[in-house]
Amino acid sequence: MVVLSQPAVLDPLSLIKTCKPTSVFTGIPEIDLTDPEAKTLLVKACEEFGFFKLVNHGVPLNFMTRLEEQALNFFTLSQSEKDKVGPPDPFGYGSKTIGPNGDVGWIEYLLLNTNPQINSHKTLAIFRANPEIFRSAVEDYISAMKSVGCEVLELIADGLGIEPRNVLSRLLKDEKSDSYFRLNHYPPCPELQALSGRNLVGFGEHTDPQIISVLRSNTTSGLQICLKDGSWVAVPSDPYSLFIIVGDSLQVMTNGRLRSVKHRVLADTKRSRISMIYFGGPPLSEKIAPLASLMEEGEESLYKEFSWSEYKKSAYKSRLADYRLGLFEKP
Ligand code: GA4
Repeated sequence: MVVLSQPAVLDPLSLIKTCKPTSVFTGIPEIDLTDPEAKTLLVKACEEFGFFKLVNHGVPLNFMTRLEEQALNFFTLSQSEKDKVGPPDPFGYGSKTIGPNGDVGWIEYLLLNTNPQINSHKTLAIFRANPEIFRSAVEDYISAMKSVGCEVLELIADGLGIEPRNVLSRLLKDEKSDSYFRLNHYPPCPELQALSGRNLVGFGEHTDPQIISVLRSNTTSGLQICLKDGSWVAVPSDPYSLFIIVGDSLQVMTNGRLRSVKHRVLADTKRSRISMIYFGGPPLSEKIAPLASLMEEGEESLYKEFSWSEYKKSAYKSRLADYRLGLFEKP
């Protein structure tokens, strides 16, 4: 008989990647939603970074902290309570695993579809086990983020000089819009000797497949974005502001003019990070293609034709860090 000297159990810590924290970047574009120049500045930021910080967005701090408190209450429940609403399929509670293809991170999360009918079973279970105030905080928050997302998309249409100004926002407003919402908790990561000056990766590098994402975090930093030159920079946290992330679909709809930004999150060694993200997506049947009103004469699409449902199917077959748009680019 063969006797194994080591139990055949993989330590999850050994699978999670580590990363050296990078210097804080002071060059993140900051856009005031009430600035008359916002439409121009916003397009410029999306072309250059695919990312910006939105201030004066009109969502009061206590509205955001109300959900943050509820999220913390949920993440403080016992592991067995939380596991009752997992594993994510893709909706529900997940811990350390991200997506169905072996990605892992120092994170636990709740992932929901914003259309309650789609994930009603899991969602109901999540909220049944928690006070009613959690459900209403999530619903109110999603609806506020959807409004902000739509306002930003309308300004983007204005800034690009395309009409009607709801060409993009109508996709999020559609009752069949396939939008997601995610509450992430990155617990403090252990200071393992072997990590010497490195942090555990909470959420590995990726781009968001949707049109636009609206992110808010507590005061713990950790988010990093990849600049055009390939360097990674740390985004200083700001719990009062919202951060806007251009997704793959918006890159395609603008024929590459706006870029979907690669980003990742490092866990902090001392403090918990809580982030909440609304991912604005189109209806499943929507064709994702460059907007006709944006194309110059003779300009050709850089991408093959595909629907959001096809793109999502392909995304869920990929690993987090894969370049998902590659499969849809014209040769
Ligand atoms: C990245 C953006 C969103 O968080 C998300 C993620 C999704 C998941 O966690 O279920 C994915 C990831 C995200 C892209 C590739 C696939 C799908 C995990 C994964 C490996 C909810 C989304 O829409 O795409």
